[in-house]
Amino acid sequence: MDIILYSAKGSNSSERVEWALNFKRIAYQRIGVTSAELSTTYREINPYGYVPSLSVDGTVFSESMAILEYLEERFPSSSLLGQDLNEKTAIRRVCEYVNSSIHAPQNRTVLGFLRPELDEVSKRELRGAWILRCLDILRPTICLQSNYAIGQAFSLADIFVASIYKKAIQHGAASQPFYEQHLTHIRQNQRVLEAEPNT
Ligand SMILES: N[C@@H](CCC(=O)N[C@@H](CS)C(=O)NCC(=O)O)C(=O)O
Repeated sequence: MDIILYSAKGSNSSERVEWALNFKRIAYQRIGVTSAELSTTYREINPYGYVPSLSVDGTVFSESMAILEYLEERFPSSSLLGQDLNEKTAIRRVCEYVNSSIHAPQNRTVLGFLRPELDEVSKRELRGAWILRCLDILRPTICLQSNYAIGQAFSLADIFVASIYKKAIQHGAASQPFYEQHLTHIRQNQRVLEAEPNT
């Protein structure tokens, strides 16, 4: 099987897919897409102009959540989507909140369109503040049964939460004890730690 992950440096959505591929021990080739390529040649691979995209034997998939659902169905071992329907739905709820409500509004293109007057420093501050504001709302709804975000095991919910938290820190936001503890806990799982991409 020929699997190619199209990714970009610092891409939060790509990190999710890379973490899942590594955790499931799926072999793949990673191709870095530059900023210039995102708006030009890469559009032939993903007309939306976003990373990640995943090519499997020549068929290209895009949108991180759709890719992750595909990986889960195609490679069900080392499941990242929970034990039963209630747990799966809770995991999807967290992923959807992170993907749509937290990540999307602070996306570089979206922010550039909506707030073109802001300089890069102000944009970074705004992105970090937005993520932390939403993570505050998310906090009482996760890690209720264990130190994993949902249920008793590592899942896509942990990947989405940890990745977006790290993004806030990269933007210069202040560290948050609850999310630091979550990161520390999931990294105590050796397989999770080994699978975590270097971003
Ligand atoms: N909903 C998309 C979002 C993808 C996305 O926002 N990707 C960012 C990197 S994390 C990107 O490609 N940004 C390029 C740009 O804004 O020009 C997904 O989940 O895959």
